[in-house]
Amino acid sequence: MAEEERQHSIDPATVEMIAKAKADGASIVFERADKMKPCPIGQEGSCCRQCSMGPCRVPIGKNKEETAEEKVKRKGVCGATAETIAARNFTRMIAAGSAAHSDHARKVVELFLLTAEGKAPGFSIKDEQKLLALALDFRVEIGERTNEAIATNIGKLAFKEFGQQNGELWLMRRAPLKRQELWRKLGVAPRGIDREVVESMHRTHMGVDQDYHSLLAQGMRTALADGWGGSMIATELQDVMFGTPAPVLSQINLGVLKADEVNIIIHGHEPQLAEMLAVMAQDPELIAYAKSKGAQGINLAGMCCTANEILMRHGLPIAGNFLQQELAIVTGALEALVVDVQCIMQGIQDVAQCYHTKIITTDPRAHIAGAIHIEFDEHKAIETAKNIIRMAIDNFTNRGKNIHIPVEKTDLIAGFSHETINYLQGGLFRASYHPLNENIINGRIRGVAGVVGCNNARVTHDDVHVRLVKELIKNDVLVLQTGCSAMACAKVGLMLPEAAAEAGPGLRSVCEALGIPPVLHMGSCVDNARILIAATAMVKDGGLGDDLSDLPVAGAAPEWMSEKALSIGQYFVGSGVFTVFGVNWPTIGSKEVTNFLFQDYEAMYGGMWAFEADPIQMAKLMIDHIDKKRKALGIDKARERVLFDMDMRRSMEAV
Ligand code: BF8
Ligand code: SF4
Repeated sequence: MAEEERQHSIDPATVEMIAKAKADGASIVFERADKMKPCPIGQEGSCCRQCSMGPCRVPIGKNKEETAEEKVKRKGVCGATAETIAARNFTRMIAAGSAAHSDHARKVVELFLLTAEGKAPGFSIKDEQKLLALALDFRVEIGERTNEAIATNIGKLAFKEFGQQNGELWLMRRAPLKRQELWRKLGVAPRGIDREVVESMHRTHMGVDQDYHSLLAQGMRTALADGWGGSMIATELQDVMFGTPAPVLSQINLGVLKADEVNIIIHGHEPQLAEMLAVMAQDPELIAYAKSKGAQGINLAGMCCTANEILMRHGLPIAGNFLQQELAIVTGALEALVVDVQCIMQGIQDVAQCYHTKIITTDPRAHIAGAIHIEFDEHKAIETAKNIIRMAIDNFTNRGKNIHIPVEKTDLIAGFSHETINYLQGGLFRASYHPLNENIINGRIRGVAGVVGCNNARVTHDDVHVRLVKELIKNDVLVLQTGCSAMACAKVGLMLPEAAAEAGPGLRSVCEALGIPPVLHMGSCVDNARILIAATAMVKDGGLGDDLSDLPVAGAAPEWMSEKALSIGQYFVGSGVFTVFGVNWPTIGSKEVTNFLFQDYEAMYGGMWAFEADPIQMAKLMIDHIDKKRKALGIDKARERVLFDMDMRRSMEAV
């Protein structure tokens, strides 16, 4: 199929807005992706630009079977091999991803401390239970002390995790003991978050670490510092400050924008400002101000992971995922696109020039040339939020005539934190993972899959996520989701209890008994830490082995694009989970490195990487792995029995 004819998205709202953008002469990501082919050398990890004797290109070329002689010739000017170059690139990507999640966490800790000290008006400790649970994890004394005093201690200890030079991260001790021992044995137990990121940058500098084994070990240590460090700290402290998510009904897609209201979208990753905007959008004074400008009210929606954060805790609607950010502007009905950090395309500024939308950057670390910058100051959060909303209201009267909001919006249920899943299975006093484990052992649920990650303009938007997840649930695999992947599936209705009808008979019966969808929304990308906690709870409940790698689980990021996704994948693999990525694979340039990640890792970590672009094949790989684990646990027989029962029941019905 010619590039310009390819299907850009399976989502009708997206398709409609792509056409509008074209008619309006706005340049958007889909069009740019069609015009710019990815560099094949960079894509396979074979380009090194670590020094100015290069960039050096050592592509494997079209003929992937090379002779030893040819392989020897594939070297950079300094003699760096294709293996070193691929492993260096991979490790650097992990370091960037780990840094992004962890710098997010650092900001959260800062606000957490200010809140505990009463220096952040408008913020408070919302979840006392979670605070006390964290106090136990961090071994902070509880006694008769106030929540604020306990929070101050926790905040200071969390801060230390970043700058710690030796020892181990506190939260990695939440992992099963066997896993912790393995990390120690392999020398990948993270010492301090910043140290691991810095060391990765050092070791990948020209002329330092030049053995892919040790480079990738450092990559692993850096990724684990994300999953069991930065991301986990962000999730946990956000829960304490903003509330631990519980099931909540909301809506998703561009149709959540309203023709007669002031539309504001908050886009990015950090929920601090978004939390305050959510409160201030209800402010009667501001609503009256909006009405004075001819609007019926203020409509706040989210995009990307900031959206997931405020959806999970407040049920605020989501306007769309990563590839829809420019399209929200194209509706012509968006007064302000307020952004914080990560996954914000610079293209939004250009698109905004064709419409009336104001792009407002709010974080000192993320400016966009030409955008308005209103810096979020934690000490004056209420004021900042009010200023932004006022600016959006003032912009309402600048709307042009060229407005079209797609009708598509889908209901979804979100809010499945680890705590919620625990509670749903046994109530407040008998909360446990026992029913889940039981249903896995008896075979009603075949296994659990985490399907997460981005959109990528190189593949049909949302398509790979949706086809993969549908295939998994059809095969009785319960799916846990975060990030843009969750949004893709929510848009097609998979996050409603009714979607159980699309699940296999076993999973369907469990979902119907509990009243839950077969696909559970667990939050933003830092909330992948919730999946680690849930998996650990499954191990601790018993019956499914004594390490995460024993569980019949698998992970996937079918449309990944960001470096954060690689860091997440690597920490899942290091935690013992088989993880498949779609789109393309960034170490293809070195067969040895790729084999090491795809095969040797299994013996080392019990989890390994795989690459597969086709969603049905991807599902097959995951299900095969799940079945392999079931067999090793000796529970494959139970599953056969259940299937036999189903067959019998069907044949009975046929009579
Ligand atoms: O952190 S899934 S496109 S929005 S990187 Fe970005 Fe990818 Fe979306 Fe969230 Ni995660
Ligand atoms: Fe080339 Fe070596 Fe410099 Fe990389 S570090 S650009 S391979 S000379």
